[in-house]
Amino acid sequence: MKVAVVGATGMVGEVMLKVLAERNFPITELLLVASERSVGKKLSYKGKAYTLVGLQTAVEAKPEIAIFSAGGGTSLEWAPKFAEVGTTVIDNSSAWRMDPTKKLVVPEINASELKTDDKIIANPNCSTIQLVMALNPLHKKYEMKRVVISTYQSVSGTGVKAVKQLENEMAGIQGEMAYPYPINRNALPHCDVFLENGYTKEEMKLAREPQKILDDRKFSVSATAVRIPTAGGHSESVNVEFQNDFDVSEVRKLLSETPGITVQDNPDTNTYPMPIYAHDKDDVFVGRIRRDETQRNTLNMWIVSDNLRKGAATNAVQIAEYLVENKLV
Ligand code: A2P
Ligand code: 11C
Repeated sequence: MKVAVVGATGMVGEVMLKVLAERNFPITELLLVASERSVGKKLSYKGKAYTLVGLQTAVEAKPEIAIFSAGGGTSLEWAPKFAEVGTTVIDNSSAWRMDPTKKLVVPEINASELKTDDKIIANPNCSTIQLVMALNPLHKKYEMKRVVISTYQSVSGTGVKAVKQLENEMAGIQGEMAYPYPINRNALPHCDVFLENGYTKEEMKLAREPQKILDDRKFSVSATAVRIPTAGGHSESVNVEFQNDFDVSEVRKLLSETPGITVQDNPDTNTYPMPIYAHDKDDVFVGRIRRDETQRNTLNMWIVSDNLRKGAATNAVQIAEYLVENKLV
């Protein structure tokens, strides 16, 4: 496969290259793409140095697959240009996710919807991916009515500038701010921009993307997204009301049998998921599984995953693998 990685120098791009190498993705030619600022600089992949190229050069090379993580604006402008020359684009930005003509894919859930003429495929938001990974098997069995979620999101979700802000604050250095307030020793109920309805864009991604991925508009999601001073992964406190009753041990069994999920749940041994241990892992970790004693058919759980891995790079590479394995590119 001739593959382009667009945004190769970014936080997700870097993990993308790591994941492609680890999983031995079948690459015959690799194009590493960044902004004009970086063109000509070198980046290494599997020990070999590659010169960064610009988007026009990459389009002209007509790669079979282009994995984009270079921001929504770049995707909106350039993904169609790649699609036009026959490239299948897997896009990690929010640009195409809610476009009814584009598929929003978590491979374990809905990759089977993909067809050869899907030339722009959207990768969901990081906090959505880990949520739906845990909800999907439960929804199939017990049918969800309503989900209430509060997130505890890593600064790496915002990007390099935010990671630097946290590091600077921890070291007592005055530097550039990615957030309107200090993040160290703080919690900001503010991920992405505020919208007219008083919710943030991140909260609305959590409300809308799961319905599209699970292909069901009958359940609703109410979200509060919070940024906290962690770097390794996003955590989520999730309350789910089902139509049908469940057995907690059956829920635990169902989740542990789901590919891509690891259950870490034993109060006797203080076993539960945490972002520092989820860091650099591909799985979604679920724990604190318990019945909500205040409401019928309702479950509480805690979901943690590395937002740059399953939340971004790994999910995108899994989509690419599915395309190759099923001869869709
Ligand atoms: P560059 O390093 O040249 O700025 P992050 O999300 O971590 O900030 O990374 C964004 C990624 O997207 C980087 O690789 C960045 O390249 C790339 N990028 C940003 N703007 C453009 C653009 N206009 N064209 C191509 N790549 C871009
Ligand atoms: C965050 N979820 O942690 C974001 C990062 O829509 O792909 C990814 C933004 C997106 O702030």
